[in-house]
Amino acid sequence: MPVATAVAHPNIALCKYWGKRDRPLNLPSVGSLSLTLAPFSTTTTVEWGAERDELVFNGRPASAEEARKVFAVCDLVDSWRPRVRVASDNDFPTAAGLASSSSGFAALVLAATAAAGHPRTVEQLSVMARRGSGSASRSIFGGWAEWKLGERDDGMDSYAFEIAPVDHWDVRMLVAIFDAGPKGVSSRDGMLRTQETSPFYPAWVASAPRDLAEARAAIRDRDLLALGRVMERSALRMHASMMAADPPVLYWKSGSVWAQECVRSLRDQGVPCAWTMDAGPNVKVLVEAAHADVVAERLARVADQVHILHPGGPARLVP
Ligand code: 2P0
Repeated sequence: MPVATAVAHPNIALCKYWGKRDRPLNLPSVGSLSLTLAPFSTTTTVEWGAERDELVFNGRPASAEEARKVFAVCDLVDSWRPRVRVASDNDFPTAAGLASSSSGFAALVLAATAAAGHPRTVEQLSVMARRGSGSASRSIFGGWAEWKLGERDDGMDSYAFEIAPVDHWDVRMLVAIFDAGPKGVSSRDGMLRTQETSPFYPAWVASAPRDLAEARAAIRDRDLLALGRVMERSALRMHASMMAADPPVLYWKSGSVWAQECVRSLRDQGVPCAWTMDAGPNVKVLVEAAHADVVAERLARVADQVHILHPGGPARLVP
């Protein structure tokens, strides 16, 4: 029976994706830009040919909703596919705003296409991963990646590409954890509610192209303060749009604000660093490697746990 295993790293967006212009195809309303991060990873094994479709997620049978999304992506690999068995394990907390779906669907499409004997280009893999979860389009790539908005109705031009390789800039992303449990509102539901009810949503969409242009330039120039201004602006505008939804989508906790204050105070003391937040209360802080320990030590005073991540490579097959 053909079997393949793939490993992928999650990514954290520096310019955020929030909102869809096409729900079935999972096409975004804005372009986004991210950093792929190791050592956190998802390892996924696909057996192409099994008695029944089966998804084992972190050693346990998956929920019906998780299984529906995973097998829908397997259908994209081959609409006449056999039954498949998928086993996927994360070595980090799932569904806590740490982008586990990004590494999950990137590893899935790579393992499934290999097990099926249907290898694809990285652009095709990114399109397929996007159908599973938007942010997964970016985890096909290592280092710094941008997910293109695209123009086509069929979405075939909305995929990610590498804008700078993994060794372009020796940075660290510190993840300050305040709550490792699953979130109350899924990203998918939160996005939908924001785009349907938030009066700030059109302004969020309109602000994204400038953020992307400035972030690309800051990454090219390895300018952390310039990138930090864009990162924090993008995160704040995304969260402002969701806080203005009805009912509001509010992921922040008191610790989220403490961590932001900690970053601002370090910056005032001359340590270049900048924060971002996703669909959860945890705060991620970008810093050059030389300053990582001092920032981690300060964050550890306010957070339950602090993880130090570094730029990670692309999704890859493993023996
Ligand atoms: C991002 N997030 O750019 C943004 C920022 C969370 C906040 O992509 O509906 O799991 O599966 O496409 O990719 C999380 O949402 O959503 C996300 P779907 P996804 O990383």
